[in-house]
Amino acid sequence: MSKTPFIIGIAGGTGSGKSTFTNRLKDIFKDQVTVLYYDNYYKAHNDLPFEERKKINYDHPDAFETELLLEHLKMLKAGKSIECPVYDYKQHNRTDEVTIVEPRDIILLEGILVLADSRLRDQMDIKIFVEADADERILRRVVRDVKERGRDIDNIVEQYLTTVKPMHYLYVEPTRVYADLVINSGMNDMALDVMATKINSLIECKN
Ligand code: UZR
Ligand code: MG
Repeated sequence: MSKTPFIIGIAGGTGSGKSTFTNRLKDIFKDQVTVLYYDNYYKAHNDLPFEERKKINYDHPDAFETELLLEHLKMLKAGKSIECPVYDYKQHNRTDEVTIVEPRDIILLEGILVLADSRLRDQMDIKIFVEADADERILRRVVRDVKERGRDIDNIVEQYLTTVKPMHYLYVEPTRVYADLVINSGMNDMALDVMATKINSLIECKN
């Protein structure tokens, strides 16, 4: 790695396609980029039983251990690798595992609330907000949460109405104003091409 890494924040509502967009960039640049998912920095709740962990408001900025992420960004910027926590949505808890994340020229930082904390925004060189209509987002969320996160329909509806939706309008949506680029869905090939071109030129400048 040469010089300080360039940090790209990728925010957006649940089911907007921000992970899709992030993963498509990762597929293009492979080991030239490091991806950090803010979700891995959800606070650990080892003291609470599953039924209590289920009720936590995971769409509020306080649900994240932002200090640890800031510390890790600082380390990556200093060229050090980090031990990134691994989150388990099925258990609603952080696991005991960690993944070693190496410093790279480009860091993609993805998550619903990555633009909500000014300390994180201050670290970013480019801020992106992935946009999608609420009906499309909830449809994607239902499919994903049933297939990948061990949920049933009743649980998804309850969670969506009590926390996900109100917190989206209170905390996620207002961060769009901080974005340099608002992207219309994660499957936007033109937006991917624009970002890939930008990242390519940044990598070339660094080498
Ligand atoms: P994305 N989430 C859970 O459902 N359980 C957890 O233990 C941790 C997070 C959900 C969270 C948020 N909210 O809407 C979503 N709830 O994961 C963020 N309720 O992930 O951006 O991939 O949808
Ligand atoms: Mg996601």
